[in-house]
Amino acid sequence: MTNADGGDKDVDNVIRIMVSTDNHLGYLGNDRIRGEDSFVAFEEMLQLAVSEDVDMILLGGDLFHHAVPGQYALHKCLELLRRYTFGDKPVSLEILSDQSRCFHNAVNESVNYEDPNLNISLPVFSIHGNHDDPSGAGRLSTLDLLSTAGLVNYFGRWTDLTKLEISPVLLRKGETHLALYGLSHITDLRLIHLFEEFKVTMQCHTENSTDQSAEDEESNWFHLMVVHQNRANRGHKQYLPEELLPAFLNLIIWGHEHDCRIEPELNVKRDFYVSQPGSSVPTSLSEGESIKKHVGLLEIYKNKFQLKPLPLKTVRPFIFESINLSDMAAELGLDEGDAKSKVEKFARMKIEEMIERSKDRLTGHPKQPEIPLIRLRLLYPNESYMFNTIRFGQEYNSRVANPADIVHFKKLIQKSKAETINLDKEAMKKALEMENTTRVEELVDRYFDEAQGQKPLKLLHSKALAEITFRLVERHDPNAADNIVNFLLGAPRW
Ligand SMILES: [Mn+2]
Repeated sequence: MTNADGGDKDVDNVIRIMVSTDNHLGYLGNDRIRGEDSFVAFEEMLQLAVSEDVDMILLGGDLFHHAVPGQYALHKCLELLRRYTFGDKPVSLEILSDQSRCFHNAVNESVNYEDPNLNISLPVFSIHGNHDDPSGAGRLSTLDLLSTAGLVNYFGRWTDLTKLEISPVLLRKGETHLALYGLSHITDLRLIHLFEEFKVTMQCHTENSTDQSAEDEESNWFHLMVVHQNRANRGHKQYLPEELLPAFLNLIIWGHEHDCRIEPELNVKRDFYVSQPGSSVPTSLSEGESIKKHVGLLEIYKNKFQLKPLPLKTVRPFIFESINLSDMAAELGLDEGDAKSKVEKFARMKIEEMIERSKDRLTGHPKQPEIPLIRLRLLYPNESYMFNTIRFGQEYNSRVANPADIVHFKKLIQKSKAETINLDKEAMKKALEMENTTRVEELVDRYFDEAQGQKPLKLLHSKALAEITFRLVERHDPNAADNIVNFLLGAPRW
């Protein structure tokens, strides 16, 4: 187990969760080739959950691609959930909290497996994402329909946009206590403002038996959160910085980002882990979406966890490659004659090679579609290199799943060549020779004193760099760079 020795865990005490996100059911539902892809991958996840005999499934939002899904997508989802999550097997998760506020549009105001009129063997818990967020009359998400039907435990739904009070779903299995926090998608800008105004409160649940010490109590609860926000920095206030989330959390399952980064990553500032499972179906032909798709088997024992990535074997092979045609100009002779035809010929050769490579992604699973997704991105410096990509794609109608957009031309933005600055060995030697240079920040400072004039720094003054070095090395301050840069920019610190 991560940060654990494994210990004496046993089946009755370990909470096992199948983790998946961004299933985008109904994505390209009308596409003759790709129409079934989202359902096939979702069904594989459900089958894995059953075969791994997990206690619950946790979804990170965007179960549906459209806020109002078509009949087919909705029917397919209902059918799959009925088939895999109903049954006689008892659910071993005991619910400890008063759930009347936690579950949205649940007829019995609690988890579906406590509803005496339903026979649930595998509970599904889900927040909503930005694709299946509430809309229309009554502000309903499709998850509300699933919740009312008793198929999904829809939680983490905010109802008041002026403040967020996130209280956990409390679950227990033997010795393991799980506090499950959900935050359904909310625009990043609004969320950041709520954080800045201290209007986000997350109840840290440590309550246990009163005769234990505070330390024991804390270690008895595992704090798991699921969010659906931008994680990558997409501009100021256009993403949720991980460190805005409270340090008492142990693990965050991050939805919304489609690239698979499922291996838990430690956030050193907060001392929690973040796992980003990624989507189960690619919805854009980007490089990140070509990373192999996974779901996760999360096991929690007391305050320890381990997360085992399980590769999805039914996902359509997808090969992405990006080529800068400027780099190929000499080799392909693009500066003379018919550049367009030469580029087209090169692209044809490349596509063949990529189709060949896609075969490495075949898993042998009977439901995996074999016709691959292929995306060749060509960066071009001028229009004379471009050919008609629609006509080009028609040649691959039966061999590639996305014939209309195999080749994507992208204009190369000419940047002034970055100057390569090498270490000034002479200046470094002089700096090292100086007496009393015992501190690393002095070394930085003196090096730039010696080298100044020839190679001044362009982004930061050398004094600032020296200060950052000092704080990092001497003070072990992991925020040093952020703080100094923010100070220099005059930006608010939040
Ligand atoms: Mn999504």
